[in-house]
Amino acid sequence: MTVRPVMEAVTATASAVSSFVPRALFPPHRLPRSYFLGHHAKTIRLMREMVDQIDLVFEVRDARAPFTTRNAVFESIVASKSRIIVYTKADISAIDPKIFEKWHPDGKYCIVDNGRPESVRRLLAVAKEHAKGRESFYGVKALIMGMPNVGKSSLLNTLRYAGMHGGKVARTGALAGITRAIPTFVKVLTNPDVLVYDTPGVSLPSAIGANDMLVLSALGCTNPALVDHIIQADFLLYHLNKLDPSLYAKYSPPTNDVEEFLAAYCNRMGKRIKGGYPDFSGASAQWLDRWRRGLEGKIAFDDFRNPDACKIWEYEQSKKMEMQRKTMQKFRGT
Ligand SMILES: Nc1nc2c(ncn2[C@@H]2O[C@H](COP(=O)(O)OP(=O)(O)OP(=O)(O)O)[C@@H](O)[C@H]2O)c(=O)[nH]1
Ligand SMILES: [Mg+2]
Repeated sequence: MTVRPVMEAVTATASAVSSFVPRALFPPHRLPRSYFLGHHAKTIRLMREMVDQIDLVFEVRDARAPFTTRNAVFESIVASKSRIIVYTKADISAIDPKIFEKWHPDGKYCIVDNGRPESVRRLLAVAKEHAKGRESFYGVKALIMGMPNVGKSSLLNTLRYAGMHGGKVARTGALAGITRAIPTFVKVLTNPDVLVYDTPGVSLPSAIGANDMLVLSALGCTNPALVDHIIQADFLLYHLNKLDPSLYAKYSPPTNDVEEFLAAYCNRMGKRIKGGYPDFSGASAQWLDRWRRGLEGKIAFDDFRNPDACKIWEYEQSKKMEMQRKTMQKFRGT
């Protein structure tokens, strides 16, 4: 007796998914264009000062948005240094690991899940390799750099655990801006000694495009209060609809209407305010937080299926830099 209605519901949901047409564009909103704070500028200054003492750089990016969490400002600071790109949060990224290989034919990258110490062993092996033939009293010095909240301090803790079963030394947290000061270096391996500096996250000093700002907010790489929660939830809904609307099927059938989705979410999660009305603000904050922490599944932003995406990013970036240079020249009248 109960089988038929269930079957009918399943068929109805399947046909709703197959006939659903996601929005082609995300509506424009007035968004902040910058998240460049005082301690970001100070960190850049300190990095420039200390870069001569550094042997190796671990540049951290979030594996869920490998291009949006790439900061062009680092390119100029550490251009002459040996650098490994570390993609953290691989456990909650929807990107096929093989695609990273295509983006980095030189092999200078590492995909990391900070919950699995074995995933950072290659980084320790690279550091050991650097120690060979060197007679430095201090051992190899490595610098961790990256955008806010991409998992830099977690990486330091994981390296220390993997290298010498050491306990946590760096404070980590789900909000951007947990690390504010460059502490002294931390030993993560002995004989050869490998010393690692963790650094505060640094955002883009230049204006951030609207799409990038929304991606960074969705991942928690900016202050979560910078962009209205409902706009962030709407952007997440828009993005999930492009990927696969069944990713939120446990809350709602496919929809392009964020209020419709949030009403369904409130019903399912029992989120109400006084008078029994749905708590849209609380629901959007909770739903976003669940995605950020990987509790709703794996996700990815950016042009992640494109093997040429890395080259495209670099080309666009060099064009942007050239434009900025020309503008500065005009401004100075040279
Ligand atoms: N699932 C998952 N979560 C991670 C991983 N690495 C870090 N996190 C989580 O991401 C959040 C940010 O980590 P942190 O290590 O504090 O990031 P950070 O880059 O040092 O952040 P700031 O110091 O604020 O710039 C924390 O909640 C971590 O638990 C990972 O590999 N997988
Ligand atoms: Mg940190």
